[in-house]
Amino acid sequence: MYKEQIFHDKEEFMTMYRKKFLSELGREFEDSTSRERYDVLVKLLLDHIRQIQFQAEAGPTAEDKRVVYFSLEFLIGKLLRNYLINLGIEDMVADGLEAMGETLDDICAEEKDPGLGNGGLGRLAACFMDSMASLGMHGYGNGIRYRFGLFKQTIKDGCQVEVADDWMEKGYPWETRKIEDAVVVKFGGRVVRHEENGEFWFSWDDADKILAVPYDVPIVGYGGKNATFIRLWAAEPLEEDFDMDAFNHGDYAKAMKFQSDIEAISTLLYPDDTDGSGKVLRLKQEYMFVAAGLRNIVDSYKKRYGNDKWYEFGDHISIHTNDTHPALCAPELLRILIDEEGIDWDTAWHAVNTSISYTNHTVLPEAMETWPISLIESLIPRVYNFIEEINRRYREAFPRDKENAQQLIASTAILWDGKVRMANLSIIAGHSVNGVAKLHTEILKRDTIKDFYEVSPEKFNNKTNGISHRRFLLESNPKLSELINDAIGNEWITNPAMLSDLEKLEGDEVFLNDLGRVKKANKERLAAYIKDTSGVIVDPSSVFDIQVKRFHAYKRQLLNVFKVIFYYNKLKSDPHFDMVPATYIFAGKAAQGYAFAKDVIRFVNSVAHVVNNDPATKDRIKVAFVENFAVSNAQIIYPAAEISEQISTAGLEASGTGNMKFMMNGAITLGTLDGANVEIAELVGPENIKIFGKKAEEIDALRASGSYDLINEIRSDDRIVKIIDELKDGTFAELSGGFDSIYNELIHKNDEFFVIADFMSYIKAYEELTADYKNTLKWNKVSLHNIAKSGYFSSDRTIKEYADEIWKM
Ligand code: NBG
Repeated sequence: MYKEQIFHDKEEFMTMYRKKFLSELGREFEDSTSRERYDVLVKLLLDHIRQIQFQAEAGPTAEDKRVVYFSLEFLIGKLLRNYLINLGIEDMVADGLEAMGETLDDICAEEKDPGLGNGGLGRLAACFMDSMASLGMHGYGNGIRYRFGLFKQTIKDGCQVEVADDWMEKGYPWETRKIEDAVVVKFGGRVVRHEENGEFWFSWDDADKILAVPYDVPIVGYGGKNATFIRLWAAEPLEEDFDMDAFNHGDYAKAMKFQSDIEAISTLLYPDDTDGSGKVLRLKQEYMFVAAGLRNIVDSYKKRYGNDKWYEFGDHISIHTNDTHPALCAPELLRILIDEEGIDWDTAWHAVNTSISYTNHTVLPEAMETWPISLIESLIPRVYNFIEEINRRYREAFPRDKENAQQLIASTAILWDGKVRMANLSIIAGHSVNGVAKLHTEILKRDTIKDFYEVSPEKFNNKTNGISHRRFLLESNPKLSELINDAIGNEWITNPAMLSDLEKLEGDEVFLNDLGRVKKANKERLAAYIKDTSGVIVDPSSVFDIQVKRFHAYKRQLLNVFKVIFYYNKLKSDPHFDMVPATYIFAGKAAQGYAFAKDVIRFVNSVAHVVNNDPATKDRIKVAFVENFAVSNAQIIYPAAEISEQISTAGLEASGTGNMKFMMNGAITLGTLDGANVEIAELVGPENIKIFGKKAEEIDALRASGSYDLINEIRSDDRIVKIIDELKDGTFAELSGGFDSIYNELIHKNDEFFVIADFMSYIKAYEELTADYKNTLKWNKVSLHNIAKSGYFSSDRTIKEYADEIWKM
C-alpha cells in the first residue's frame, strides 16, 4: 500500500498546481477558465493516483487474488471531491484555491455526472468499487464507455422530455486511453473445421472485426493508500478497414459509414431494444465488453503465472457477472482458453466454473434475458458452439433418476424454444448465484428460479446490498459527519459498524437538537436547489417526504401521488383540518418507451401544479419534482429527507439501496415489507420504522386466488372513489390533460400492483408517523437510532461478504 501524501500543505499544493498549468496548457493559472482549472486539477491528482496504482500493483499484495466486476453500468457520479476527501486533502485544496481567488465548489461544478448507468444496479457497482479500493483489495471494474448516457430528463408542461446526455462534450479528464491493451473483437462470419493428422480444431473465419479500446477511470480508496480502476471499452474501426478507395473517389459517406456503424456500439446506454437493429446493438455491447475484458484478463494471467497453470485460474481470478448482461463470459472464456490458448475442455471448464459468479437483481420478467438462438448463432457463431456444448453436457449429466427430471430440464436448460436463456447460462456455468436482500434470495429459491435451487442448492447465497457510507454520508452530508465526528470520533469512516456508538446519545437532548439543526440546514440546501431548478418554493420547516428512484409501476409512485391528492381533497373540504405541513418531493426517470411510467411523472407534475397554486392548500402542502435525478443531486436530496418512501408492492423490489441512503442520513422509512426494508425493520425495531401494506405472501395469495376485485376496493371508501374520479374529471388536467390512461391501466389490469389494496393502510401509517413529527425530540431520537443502525448497510460489509464467501479472497 502506498504511504506518501500528495502534498503536505496548501502552499505546496499551490506551487504544484501552478506548475501544472504551465505544463498542461502553456499558460498561467490566471489566464484559465473554470473548466481548465478543473481539468488541470484532475490531471494533477492523476499524477499521484497513478503512483498509488503502481504501488498497489507491485507492492506486497501483488500476489493477492483479483476480482473483476463485469457490469454494463457504473454510476460513479462526480469524482473530484470524492477523491480529494479520500486523499485527505479536501481542506488543503479548498484553502489553496481560495488563496488563489477561486473556490472548490465552482471547480467541482465543472464536473458532469458520467452517463454510465441508469439506476440501483449501476450505483451498486460504483459503491462496490469504492469499497474494494478502500478495503485494499485488487478489485477492478469492466464496463462500457458510453458516449451518451441514458438521457437527460427535462420536464415540459409536466411531461418528461428526453434530451441526449452529452456528458463527454468537453472531454472526461479522469479517463486514460490504453491503446496498447486494445482487443480485436469479431462479429459474424462462420466456423470452419480443420483436420490434420487425426487432430481437428475450429477457426472463426470471415468475421467483421472491430477494435475495442479501453479507457481506464481510477478508483481511489479512502485514505489514499490503494487505487484500482474501471476499464471501460469503446468500439472503434480497425485502421485496415478504412475504405481508402471510396474516400479517394469522393464517396465520403461510404468511407465513413463503417466508422459510425461500429462506434454506434458504444454510443448509447441501453439502446431502445424494441426493434431488430436495437437488439443487435445491445447484444454487440454485451459481447464486446465480455470478449475484450476476458482477453485482457487471460493475457495478464499468462504474464503473471505463465502458460501452464490454467487449472488454478479460479484460485487467482474471480469474474463477477453483475446481472445477466455479462452472461457470455462463460462461453467466451471457454472459447479463448480452448481455441486461442489450446487448452483441453476439462481444464477450461474448471477455470470457468471456479472463476465465474453471478448476481440476480430482479424478479421481474426482465431478469430473464433471452436472445433468439438464430441471432446469437449468426452474430457470434463460434461462441454459440460453446453455449451449445455447455447445454449439451448439462443435459447429458442430468440425473435421470429424479422423477421430475424432464420438467427440471425444461426449466433449467440453456437452449429452449429457440432462445438462449442468459440466467440459466449464468447459473449453470458459474459456482455461485446470489440475491441482493434476504427476502429476495428467498423468493429466488422458492419461486423465480426454484428449479435451480432444487438442482444445485449449494450455489445459492444471499448478499444483502450496501452503499458507500463515505459517498452518501461523509461526502454528501458534511454537517452530519462533523456532528458524528465530534460525538464519537471518526473511526466510523473506515469501520461503519462504529456508528452504533451513537446509540448512547439517544437520550441526549442537546445532541438531538443539534441533529435537528443539521437536518434543517440540509433541508434549506435542498429547498434552494429546488427553487433554482424548478422555481417551486418549499418551506424547510414542513416535513420533507421524499420518493426518489426510477419510475416504475411496481415502485408505486402512483400510491404516493394518490396520498397527496387524498390530503389535497381533505384540505379543500375541511379548511380547518389539522395536518403537519408537508413537502412531497419526487425525482426519477422513466424509461423512454415506458408510457405508463411517463404518465405517472406527468401526473406528479400536474398534481403539483394544482396543489402548489391553490390558495386553500399552497401553504400546507407542496409538491416538488426534481428534474434529472442523478448521483450529484441525489447527494443533496438524501441528507434533507425526513420520510423515506419505500412503498413497492411486496415481493417485487429486489433490495432497494435508496432506502439505505435515506436511513443513513436519518430519514425514517415509510415502507412495505419488501427488499431490504425487511432488514431495516429488523435492525431498528418496529418503533423506529413505519411498515404498512400487504406482505409478499399475502400478495402472492391474492394473485393466486384471483379474489381481488378493484371495483369493490374502490367502492369501500368514498374518498378513494373521489380520487379515482379525479383521474378523469379534469381536476388535474390543466397542465397537459387528464389521466384516463392511468385510470384504464388500473381498471383493465385490476390494479396489478395493488395500489388501491394498500391505500388505506398507507394513509393510516402516514398519519401515525407524521403525528410524531410535532414531538421534535422523539422524532430526532428515532432519526438518530436509524443512523446508528445503518452501519450494517455499508457496502464495506457487503463486499467483505462477497470476498469471503463467493470470491474466496
Ligand atoms: C435493481 C433492483 C433494486 C436493487 C438494485 C441493486 C435492476 C435490474 N435491479 O431493488 O430493482 O437494489 O438492482 O441490486 O436494476
